[in-house]
Amino acid sequence: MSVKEIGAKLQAKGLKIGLVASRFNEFVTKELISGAVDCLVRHGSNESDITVVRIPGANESPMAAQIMARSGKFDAVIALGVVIQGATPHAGLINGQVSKSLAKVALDTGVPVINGVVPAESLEQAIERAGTKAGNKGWAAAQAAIEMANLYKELA
Ligand code: INI
Repeated sequence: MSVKEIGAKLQAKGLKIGLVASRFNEFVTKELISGAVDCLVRHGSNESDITVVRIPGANESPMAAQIMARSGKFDAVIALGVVIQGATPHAGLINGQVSKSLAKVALDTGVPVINGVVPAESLEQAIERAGTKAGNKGWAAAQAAIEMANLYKELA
């Protein structure tokens, strides 16, 4: 085949990465932050190229992500948080607005914004996605950020 395929490297050296991490459900979110930093460093990042911005809850992540993406200081921004379903529909509303708004920030700014917010039905399900049975969503989000940051450079 002679098709031209463009694919990006999984090399994080020199990439400036911003993490927007919620304080809500800190017990789980801190594991997502560790997973994301571990992934970035294993792929060649220097810790000095990683900035973690703390916010109250996932609802605020698009706001912080927008300022970071607009600043020109980051090759990718990753939103990390955990939204656990409670007795009210609050969690569903947060998840819906967060994923749409993060995608909008990415499209409006031209900077990849990766959604690493875990939507969970229970604390147990959240823990499963934060470094136990179902992997670590922070790690996976960081891997996507590396690939997208490099892809944007390839396509520029
Ligand atoms: N924020 C979260 O990050 N996770 C949650 O599970 C959550 N719940 O369930 O309420 C949550 N709420 C706070 C919200 O993100 C905002 O910080 C708050 O509403 C102020 O705007």
